[in-house]
Amino acid sequence: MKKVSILLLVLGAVAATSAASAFSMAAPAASPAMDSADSAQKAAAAGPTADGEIKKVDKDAGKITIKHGPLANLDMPGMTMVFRVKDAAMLDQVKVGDKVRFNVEKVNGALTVTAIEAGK
Ligand SMILES: [Cu+2]
Repeated sequence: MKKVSILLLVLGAVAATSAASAFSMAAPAASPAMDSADSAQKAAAAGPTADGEIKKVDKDAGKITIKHGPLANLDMPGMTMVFRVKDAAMLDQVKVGDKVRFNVEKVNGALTVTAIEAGK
């Protein structure tokens, strides 16, 4: 007889606990929805991340040819290619043969160097 009443007590406690957690589940959780745009901004602020070597500087066209390493943000392997530059003054900061670190982003559909600095 005693065993049965203990079992009922335990079952009753489990049922009460389940009911309590069902209520707390209904409380709205904080939304992480705004996180992804924010972290993209932080990555851009960390400085140029891609390695490259200047192959050609075309000031008339506002373009630069860079032999670059993998560009993770564009899912692009290393290659030599032409980029636009965000600011024409960037073309005065580098010359053919320079090793650089730079960032590329798609601006209005065109791959554009948005930051560049001398590498080591
Ligand atoms: Cu490329």
